[in-house]
Amino acid sequence: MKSSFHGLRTRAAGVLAGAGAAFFSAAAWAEDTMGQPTAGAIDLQPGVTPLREQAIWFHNIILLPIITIITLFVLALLVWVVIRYNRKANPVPATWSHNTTVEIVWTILPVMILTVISLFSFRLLFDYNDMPKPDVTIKATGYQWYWGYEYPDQKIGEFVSNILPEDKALAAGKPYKLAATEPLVVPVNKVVRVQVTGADVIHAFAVPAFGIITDAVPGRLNETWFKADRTGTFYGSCRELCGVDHAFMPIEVHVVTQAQFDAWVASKAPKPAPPPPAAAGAATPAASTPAAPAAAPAKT
Ligand SMILES: [Cu+2]
Repeated sequence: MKSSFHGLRTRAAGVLAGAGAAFFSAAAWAEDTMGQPTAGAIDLQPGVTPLREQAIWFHNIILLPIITIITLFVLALLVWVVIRYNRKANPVPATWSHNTTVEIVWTILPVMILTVISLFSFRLLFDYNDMPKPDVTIKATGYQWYWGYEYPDQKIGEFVSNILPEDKALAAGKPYKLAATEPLVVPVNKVVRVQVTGADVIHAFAVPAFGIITDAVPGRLNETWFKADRTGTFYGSCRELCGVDHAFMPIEVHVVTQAQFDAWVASKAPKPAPPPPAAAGAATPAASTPAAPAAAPAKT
């Protein structure tokens, strides 16, 4: 008996150690593939913005313990009632139907629980709402079924971002259905305002690592913001059922240094217009410079 118990204990310890190792290796793996979902992982996708970290804290430290305690408490009550007050154990039921003390407790207690939740919840909502002065503004438009991005302050007109085909995604070592043909590029540690709208039906712009999800509604301009605190590639997707290709309109965001962002803006900015044809044959030969390659962002 003793030895079998010992064996059981050893096995249990082995299982626990294995589970622990699996958990930590999963955590390490999650760290490696920041910004995208990971196979076999539990918990929320790690965040790279202060608000996302705050939201994860709110979920893991406030909501999860409360819901766990309530669930266990209700389960214990159910078990107690089933065992103690079944027909055999309690053949003659009591006839009273009110208990003032119990009724006051089950009214006051939920109010207190909801008040505690609301304190943290409202703080988070206000923080999401109070956008600091934005450094970069992006306009994201949802189409059936791709995204259009525009950088009004950088004079970058709308360009199209489609899903990256499976063979190209595999070749590039990127996750298929999350990788896009044209990523959004934003500078690290800068406040990025995202204005979101829809061109045809309702879509939603969501990037889990930034903790943002905003509806893209035709005729409305919604707004959200994020401030990524590290460089890297982060993925999101449309989060509003918008038609047959809803699952095929991913969002890929590259968070880069300010210098890399400036270089990207320079590469995207419209080239200076070639001189008008009439000037080409004019007296000044300098005017007949070769035409700059036409900026053709139209990719579908
Ligand atoms: Cu959509």
